[in-house]
Amino acid sequence: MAPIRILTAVPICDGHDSAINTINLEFIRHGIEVIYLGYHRSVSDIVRAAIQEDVRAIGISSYNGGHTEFFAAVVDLLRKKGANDIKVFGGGGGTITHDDAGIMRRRGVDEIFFAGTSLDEMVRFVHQRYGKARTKPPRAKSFDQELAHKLTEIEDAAGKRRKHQTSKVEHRTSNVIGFSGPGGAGKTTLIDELVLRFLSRNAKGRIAILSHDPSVVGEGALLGDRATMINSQDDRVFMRSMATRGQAGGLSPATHDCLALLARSNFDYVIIETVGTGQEAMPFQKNGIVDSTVLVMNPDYGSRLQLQKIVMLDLADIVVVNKSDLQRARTAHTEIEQRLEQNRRSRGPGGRDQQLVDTVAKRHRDPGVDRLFELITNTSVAGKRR
Ligand code: B12
Ligand SMILES: Nc1nc2c(ncn2[C@@H]2O[C@H](COP(=O)(O)OP(=O)(O)OP(=O)(O)O)[C@@H](O)[C@H]2O)c(=O)[nH]1
Ligand SMILES: [Mg+2]
Repeated sequence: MAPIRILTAVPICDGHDSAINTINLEFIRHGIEVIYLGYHRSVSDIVRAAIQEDVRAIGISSYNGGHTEFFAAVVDLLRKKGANDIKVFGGGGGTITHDDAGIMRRRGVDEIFFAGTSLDEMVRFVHQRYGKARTKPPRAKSFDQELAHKLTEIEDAAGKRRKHQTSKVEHRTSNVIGFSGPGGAGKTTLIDELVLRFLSRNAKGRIAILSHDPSVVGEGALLGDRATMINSQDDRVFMRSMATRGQAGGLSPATHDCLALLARSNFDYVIIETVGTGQEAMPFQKNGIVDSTVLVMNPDYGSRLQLQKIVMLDLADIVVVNKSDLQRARTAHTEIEQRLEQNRRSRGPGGRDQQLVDTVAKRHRDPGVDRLFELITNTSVAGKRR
């Protein structure tokens, strides 16, 4: 059976994330896929994420007071959006009294856990309450909800047949851009900055993000990219987090079909982020849907010798040296530029001109990210296969 997917978050004005970090880890060790939204999150951000991720339940950890109102507001907004199949539970140590918990249950919260409850007990609750095969979800009330349900169907079906790449990519309507690169290079931070530029440049357009994180032993996964995304918490962004569910190489058995669906769903851009990859990875090769690929490098890759081994350096349309604020970035730029020059020469005249861009994704208004945005939105790069 497909793993249980839940979303966890900490409410707005609350920075107490230590409890939820412990609980997340315990959940993933017991086969649960946890999409972690981070702390200081609003009701609408939580509900939007839960609907797009099509989770079974939302687990909220609340320590700063206001829990009766906050939990109830989440339940009410889910109902308003026609998503009352998504349940709400949580805890907040001693800050939530038994009386408060009574009120919260009456307002639609499934369960509140108090100080002293063992982690085992909470894991058991999630498996028992949310682990049964899903009854048919209610009729979708919105485009995003319908899309989210379809993505779940695809993901669950891919798990059953253990085989993928079935759907044809016909009638595609979006530019698809693939982001890959080693773990922690800054892929998610960079994508979030690009989304910010897209949203301000384009008053009506929509963007989709398909983001991957690895499944761990026990087949749970911590899907944490949303926690890094700030600008992407927006109604014009549809984001879906996927676990690799046992597949090596940076993507999941369902990626191809999910991407095919997103590519024909009228988004202006579909961005796909792989798991942090190794030297041998070429995640987009067999895919056939990705229009252009961006390899995000960390300046600390080792020496020139390591550069010779990174397969994606031959394949990417754009190579980014992110974290250009770090000391080794200049050397990295020179070494990678030489490597790309070799590619150009070996391909001869008319060969592909791979671009190299230096960025500091964690800095707002970074000129390098501006340049990357221009390169990506330039139709000659992004739309070259259409
Ligand atoms: C650790 C801690 C901090 C750390 C937070 C570190 C971090 N990154 O999380 C630091 C030092 C930063 C901190 C800061 C503050 N804190 Co503080 N903090 C605590 C403390 C000591 C422990 C909370 C904790 O993580 N417990 C560990 C968890 C695992 O156990 P538990 O709480 O018993 O939870 C159980 C269940 O409820 C359940 N659970 C919890 N969440 C969830 C979620 C889900 C989905 C599920 C299923 C279950 C579940 O899991 C546990 C099972 O046994 C509590 C006091 C206390 N003893 O509760 C105060 C406490 C929460 N803090 C408090 C305060 C006031 C603050 C500050 C405002 C202090 C200040 N003046 O600066 C700041 C504000 C921080 C912010 N930005 O929001 C008050 C809150 C008062 C209130 N609302 O009633 C408390 C109660 C202390 C007190 N007695 O005054 N704090
Ligand atoms: N110094 C520096 N740090 C950065 C920069 N961009 C991102 N970071 C930090 O690098 C860390 C990893 O960033 P992410 O965006 O999560 O990296 P990622 O490549 O998506 O990571 P995975 O998805 O886990 O592979 C975070 O702490 C970021 O704040 C940058 O330009 N400079
Ligand atoms: Mg990431």
